[in-house]
Amino acid sequence: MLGCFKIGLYESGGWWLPYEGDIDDVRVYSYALTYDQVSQLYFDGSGEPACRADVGVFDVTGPTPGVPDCMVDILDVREFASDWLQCGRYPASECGI
Ligand SMILES: [Ca+2]
Repeated sequence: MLGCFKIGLYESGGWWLPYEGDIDDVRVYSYALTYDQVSQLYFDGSGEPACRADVGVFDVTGPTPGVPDCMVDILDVREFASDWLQCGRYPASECGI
C-alpha cells in the first residue's frame, strides 16, 4: 500500500496542520530503517544518545522522581520494590506484619 506524507505538515483529527518547528535534514529511504540505524542518525546529528523505545516499560523513573531517564537501573528497581511489602488485605491484622 502506498501512502503519502507531507513535509511541514502533520495530521491531527483529520486536519493537516503546519508543523511548528525547524526541519534541517530530510532523507527519504526506499526501505524501513532499523532502530539502530535511526538511533545512529539521531546520535550523528545531535551528539546526544537516543532513547530506544524497547526499554520503555521498565524505565519508570530516573534521578528526578517519576521522570524516566531512558535507562533501566537501580532507581527503577527501587521504584518497583517500593510496593513489595505493602499488604492489601483487610483487616490489616491479616497481613502478618
Ligand atoms: Ca530509569
